[in-house]
Amino acid sequence: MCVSPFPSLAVPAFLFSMVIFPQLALGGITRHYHFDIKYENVTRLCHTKSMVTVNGQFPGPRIVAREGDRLLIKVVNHVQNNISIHWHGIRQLQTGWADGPAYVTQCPIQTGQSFVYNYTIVGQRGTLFWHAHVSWLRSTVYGPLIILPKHGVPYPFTKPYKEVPIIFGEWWNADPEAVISQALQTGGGPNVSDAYTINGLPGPLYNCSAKDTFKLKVKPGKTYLLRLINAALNDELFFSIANHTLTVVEADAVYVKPFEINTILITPGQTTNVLIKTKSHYPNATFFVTARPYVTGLGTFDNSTVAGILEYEVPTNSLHSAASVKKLPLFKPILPALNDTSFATNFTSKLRSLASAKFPANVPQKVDRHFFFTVGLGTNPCQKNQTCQGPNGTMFAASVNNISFTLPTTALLQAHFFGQSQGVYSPYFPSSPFIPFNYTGTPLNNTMVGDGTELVVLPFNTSVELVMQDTSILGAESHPLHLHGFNFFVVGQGFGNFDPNKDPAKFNLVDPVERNTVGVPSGGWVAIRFRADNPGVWFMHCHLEIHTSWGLKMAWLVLDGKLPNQKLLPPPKDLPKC
Ligand SMILES: *[C@@H]1O[C@H](CO)[C@@H](O)[C@H](O)[C@H]1NC(C)=O
Ligand SMILES: *[C@@H]1O[C@H](CO)[C@@H](O)[C@H](O)[C@H]1NC(C)=O
Ligand SMILES: *[C@@H]1O[C@H](CO)[C@@H](O)[C@H](O)[C@H]1NC(C)=O
Ligand SMILES: *[C@@H]1O[C@H](CO)[C@@H](O)[C@H](O)[C@H]1NC(C)=O
Ligand SMILES: *[C@@H]1O[C@H](CO)[C@@H](O)[C@H](O)[C@H]1NC(C)=O
Ligand SMILES: *[C@@H]1O[C@H](CO)[C@@H](O)[C@H](O)[C@H]1NC(C)=O
Ligand SMILES: *[C@@H]1O[C@H](CO)[C@@H](O)[C@H](O)[C@H]1NC(C)=O
Ligand SMILES: *[C@@H]1O[C@H](CO)[C@@H](O)[C@H](O)[C@H]1NC(C)=O
Ligand SMILES: *[C@@H]1O[C@H](CO)[C@@H](O)[C@H](O)[C@H]1NC(C)=O
Ligand SMILES: *[C@@H]1O[C@H](CO)[C@@H](O)[C@H](O)[C@H]1NC(C)=O
Ligand SMILES: *[C@@H]1O[C@H](CO)[C@@H](O)[C@H](O)[C@H]1NC(C)=O
Ligand SMILES: *[C@@H]1O[C@H](CO)[C@@H](O)[C@H](O)[C@H]1NC(C)=O
Ligand SMILES: [Cu+2]
Repeated sequence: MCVSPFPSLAVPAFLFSMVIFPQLALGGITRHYHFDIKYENVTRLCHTKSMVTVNGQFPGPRIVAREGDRLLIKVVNHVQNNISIHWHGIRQLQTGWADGPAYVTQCPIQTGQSFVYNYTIVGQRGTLFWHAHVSWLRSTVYGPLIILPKHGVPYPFTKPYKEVPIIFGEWWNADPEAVISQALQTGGGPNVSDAYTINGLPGPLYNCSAKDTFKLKVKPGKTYLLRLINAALNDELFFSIANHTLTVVEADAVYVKPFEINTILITPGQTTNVLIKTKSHYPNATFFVTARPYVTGLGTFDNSTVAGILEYEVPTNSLHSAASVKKLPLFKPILPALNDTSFATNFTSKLRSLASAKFPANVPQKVDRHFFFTVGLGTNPCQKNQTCQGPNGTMFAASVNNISFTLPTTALLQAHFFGQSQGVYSPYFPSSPFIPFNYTGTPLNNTMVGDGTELVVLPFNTSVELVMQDTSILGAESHPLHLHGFNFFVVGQGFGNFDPNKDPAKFNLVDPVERNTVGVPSGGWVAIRFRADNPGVWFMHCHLEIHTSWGLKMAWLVLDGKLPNQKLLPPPKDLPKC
């Protein structure tokens, strides 16, 4: 029997033309990919720049696999920058060496070196992505990572006619490495991006960009699965399609109870699958597919809009010609205001786990360890005998429990595994702030952060509850926190200060959404639970890259369990050295 390998992914052929699809009929096989990290000249908005890419492609190649497969991805570095690749949302059970964040689970792959990422996809299926995890290289080094269900296992929703990955990015005319390097030197905010992109294309609302427009070509009366990925560096995005309702079916590669909505919110680091049902008849119209930011902070930001076009294929033997498509009326969606926090709250409250027999929500009901972390911005003193460009002449910083995390010069996981943690990290990351204050009240006078490399150490299988509290120091702001190595359940959220006496009573321990990246609400808190059943060192950080650069990051060290399958495997032989 000839099994249709994969509902074809309707992406413009030129975008991913280098990808050779492996056999997708089976699950539990080994799939090989080769990533050459190399320069490529890319032109957008009439600016040509030489940028770091995978295989010369922008966005990078799509990885498509099935649940149960092993992936072997050989990454060869041909550029001057150090590189490492993170497989965002992959649990990496026992294979923490393949997780990718530089100086956390591995030393970077240096110029001329290579490393084979080797891991199995266990118990996961859905849309994820991969991206560089060193400095700001992920601005150009990213691509979809699509995990199909095991062969013969259907989706728990209408089988789509086609599947389309839609990956959002951010484009700078300048070199993003120069942008972050300048910001860290001056202490000020970074220059904002010049455009947002859909599958690498800014679209017609920017100067000199109409030819670089993403087109979603559809047939009437069909269901399409859009695999949305936010790979932008610093901006949460609202996304909508004119005159087409979105049915949300999955978040961060976990199925959710389906619900209909016109606009979704997607933070950097999040993925969302939505179904659209096309109109039953050729509509004689085209429709904008747009995204623009949701912003809560005080700083400047890129407030522009990326647009693609949803086009109905001209029916054959009709009066319409391809030329007349251009003259059709174009409908535009209305996106929420840039600061519409009530929309954001309303949207996130709709996300619920399926919590079915096939897809249960295994929410930890009993908690072994409680943690309370503040997240937010702060300052460091100006290093030079000068005025810096951060608040009041200081340098911008960011912290968790007032500790601005400093990356070591070797990898944390290696230091742990070989018992060489001394001088590399401290195991005493505080479980709550040293000095409690009114986190969302009048901002503190003292905005200075402390610096350090501190980890939380957890015995294997610890059940963890973590409340993350935004602070109003330098302005309340939504922070999308991403945890490596785990999915967590979002059991509660609210505004103001978390109340440990009253708020837990309202937690949803039945069908909370399960994901790997969650927005800590601006001026509020979010509570998550997870089971520390994955040995290794797991990074947790804001997925707004500038906040990570400023120190809004920390790491969890999960110790080995007693059984053989509860232990971190030894490092691969080709693991890069510092
Ligand atoms: C990019 O363009 C420059 C200037 O035209 C050229 O020297 C260089 O070889 C190009 N690089 C690549 C990878 O094509
Ligand atoms: C990948 O990892 C598995 C399990 O540790 C190992 O058996 C296999 O040899 C590795 N493959 C390569 C190419 O390193
Ligand atoms: C699209 O939506 C607008 C606003 O609701 C409506 O006026 C218009 O008729 C719709 N067009 C089509 C083709 O559905
Ligand atoms: C589209 O245009 C064709 C021919 O102009 C017409 O027959 C058809 O009814 C129109 N369809 C709609 C939905 O307006
Ligand atoms: C975006 O920001 C620019 C510069 O601050 C401003 O002039 C413009 O009105 C803003 N546009 C929108 C849509 O808010
Ligand atoms: C959102 O922005 C609008 C216009 O810039 C402003 O009037 C409004 O007060 C802002 N709302 C919030 C909640 O900050
Ligand atoms: C929440 O969203 C629903 C539709 O998705 C809408 O009907 C309702 O008015 C919204 N509520 C608020 C408070 O915005
Ligand atoms: C820099 O330091 C020198 C010597 O310590 C001092 O004389 C000078 O005034 C300082 N400059 C500024 C701008 O503070
Ligand atoms: C600005 O910084 C100076 C020197 O660090 C400090 O004395 C002053 O209180 C600060 N002012 C504000 C408004 O933070
Ligand atoms: C915190 O500050 C806010 C705003 O000033 C105030 O409304 C609230 O009562 C304060 N909370 C506590 C616990 O002091
Ligand atoms: C903030 O600083 C000012 C001046 O240094 C001082 O008068 C005030 O008491 C301080 N406020 C707090 C909350 O510490
Ligand atoms: C690359 O990484 C090595 C090892 O950590 C480091 O010594 C070197 O300075 C880095 N090079 C660059 C260009 O960042
Ligand atoms: Cu942040």
